[in-house]
Amino acid sequence: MLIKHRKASDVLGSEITSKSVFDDRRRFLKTAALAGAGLAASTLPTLPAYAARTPLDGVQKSKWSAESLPENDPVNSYEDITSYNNFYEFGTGKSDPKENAQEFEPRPWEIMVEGACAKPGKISFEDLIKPHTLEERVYRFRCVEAWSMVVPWVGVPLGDILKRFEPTADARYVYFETLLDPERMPGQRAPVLNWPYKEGLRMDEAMNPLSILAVGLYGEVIPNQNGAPVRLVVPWKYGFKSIKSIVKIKFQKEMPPTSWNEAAAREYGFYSNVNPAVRHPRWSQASERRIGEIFKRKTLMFNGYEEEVAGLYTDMDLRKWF
Ligand SMILES: Nc1nc2c(c(=O)[nH]1)N[C@H]1C(S)=C(S)[C@@H](COP(=O)(O)O)O[C@H]1N2
Ligand SMILES: [Mo]
Repeated sequence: MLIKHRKASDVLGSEITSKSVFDDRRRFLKTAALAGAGLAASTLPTLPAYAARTPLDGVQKSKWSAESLPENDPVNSYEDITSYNNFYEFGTGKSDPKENAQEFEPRPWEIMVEGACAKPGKISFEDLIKPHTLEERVYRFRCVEAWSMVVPWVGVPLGDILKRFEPTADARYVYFETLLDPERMPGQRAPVLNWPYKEGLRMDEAMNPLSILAVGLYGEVIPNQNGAPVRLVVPWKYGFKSIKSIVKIKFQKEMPPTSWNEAAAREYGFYSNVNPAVRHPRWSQASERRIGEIFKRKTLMFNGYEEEVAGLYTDMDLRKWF
């Protein structure tokens, strides 16, 4: 049976998730079976339990819950999502973050919010999960390295959080920064990137309903290797835009610097929208390998979120603004 992709305009009544979508064993087992077929991500040695798996309360289903995805987009397993990571603060190998982030203590945690806004201030992790309804957002996630996953995030719309600080007319962009602490993030002891990790969005991209601050996955507190305690998720852009372990948000007039653009400007632009028609200088972006699958699949424009976000870029040459 084909589940139709729901349009953004079809509003689903919010229902409290009793446990979570992930009891959908049928989908899960299908992925697991394929994963057993000898793929790198799934043959990594299994490490001992690395974090308390704390459930998050009151997570609501949203119109982006698993049911909104077509059946050929099964949710990746917890194991895949938490053992195949990019988080250079904990090493550059895909299995490094799981191994090296176990000791990281992501609480207490605060995000400073500053710049072009009437009410600068801060957000604590507790603020973030209390006065807001946590939503389940099952998104396709596409790394610039041409692999992808489907991840059941738990988060809050970024725009709702940003509005509290009353951004002014000068707030044309939003800048994000990861914690800088080489003691706690051993990867920062090597000059792999210009630390701290930096990212940015245009204000309208940040306010788009798809953009979330994620605090969990699979209905539980987000594991360290996935960006604890709070990370951005912008599903129509390449994975590196989704900055992890955020400590600073700044509204500003100028386009912010970003770590990957600073590292290789020819390869990583500010926008970094998923676009099968625009190659990375060293490889094609036309297809991707879904972790847990054998055959490549075609990459979709804006990672399949064209209906929701194409309007943000109507007057732009996306070859120039890659
Ligand atoms: N601070 C920080 N954020 C980061 C990264 C990083 O190295 N450091 N890697 C990015 C990249 S390249 C990807 S693909 C995603 C990976 O997220 P995941 O490990 O949860 O799949 O995180 C992004 N956010
Ligand atoms: Mo990535």
